[in-house]
Amino acid sequence: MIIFSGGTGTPKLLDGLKEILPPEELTVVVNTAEDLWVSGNMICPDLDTVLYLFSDKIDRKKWWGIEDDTFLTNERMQELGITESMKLGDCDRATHIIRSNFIRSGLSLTDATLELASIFGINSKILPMSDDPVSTYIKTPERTMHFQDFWIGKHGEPEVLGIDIRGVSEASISPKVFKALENDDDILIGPSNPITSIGPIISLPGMKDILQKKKVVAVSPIIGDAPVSGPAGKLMQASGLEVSSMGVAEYYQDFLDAFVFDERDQADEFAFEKLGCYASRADTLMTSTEKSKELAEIVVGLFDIIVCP
Ligand code: GDP
Ligand code: FO1
Repeated sequence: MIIFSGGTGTPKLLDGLKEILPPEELTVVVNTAEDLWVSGNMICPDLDTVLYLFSDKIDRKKWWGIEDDTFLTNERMQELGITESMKLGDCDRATHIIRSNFIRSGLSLTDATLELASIFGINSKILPMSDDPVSTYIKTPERTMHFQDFWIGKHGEPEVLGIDIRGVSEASISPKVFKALENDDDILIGPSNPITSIGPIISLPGMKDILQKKKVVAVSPIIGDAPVSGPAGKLMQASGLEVSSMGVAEYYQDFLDAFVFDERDQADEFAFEKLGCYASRADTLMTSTEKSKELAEIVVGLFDIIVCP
């Protein structure tokens, strides 16, 4: 199975999937459009969360960074008058240094990530969506800013006038992602932000054509009229989508074969099936590994019900 992932909702589902499927059967294609360089090192928040999830290091309270990390370097820099745009933990920073050294020595982001996964003892395949630079910018009344400036620097507060995924139309699906897609028909779009996490992956040239020939199951990141966490609501609204599971399903409808929406939603299965996909109601709120596992079992079962187009 190939899973398209951002850095919070889908990793929670991966937490369950890795309990029920052998690690070598999981290939995770990860968003890189929130990546940026901080203090000389390349930070890949979504890749890191997936790496930390599989190596059992993730801070499960925040769903980013390493559990029980310290922030001595970041604090010392602050004392010296340097405020980093992201608060980097000391152990987390080691990951960024290792990755950046690989990249400085000429490795692609894909190969640097595979090296890191090997160092962490991970047997699932974790692949950046592309080796080309793609960066999400948010247009606000004050100025257009990098996604991380909007989310961390401005606490996601400014009005959003538009979203620009810079570089995506010139970027290529990485060769290893392309090969994985040739060899596997089961694609899971996890409950990640449709605009800033899944949006960049499905906007890579050629990706939607590939998805139309695959079994695609998606899980909604929206419960009722709001995301479980993060800025998805604001960004969906700014993209002209209804902030609901229906808005998510409509966004994916060109290639969607099955959709999992939350049992708390008002809409019923028939409303989603009008879009031409199979729909399944479930408890999608993942507050523990056990709950993630229950949802993962439902998702895996759907691949047996739907047929490859
Ligand atoms: P990001 O890279 O940190 O933005 O992470 P993602 O895009 O992977 O995840 C953010 C999305 O995950 C948000 O839209 C949330 O609504 C969704 N999310 C987080 N936790 C859960 C959960 O337990 N259940 C569901 N259904 N969605 C979740
Ligand atoms: N999120 C924050 O809200 N504040 C931070 O200082 C912060 C630092 C950080 C460092 C490394 C990393 O991998 C992630 C980090 N995040 C931080 C999370 C990150 O901004 C995001 O939640 C995602 O990029 C949104 O998808």
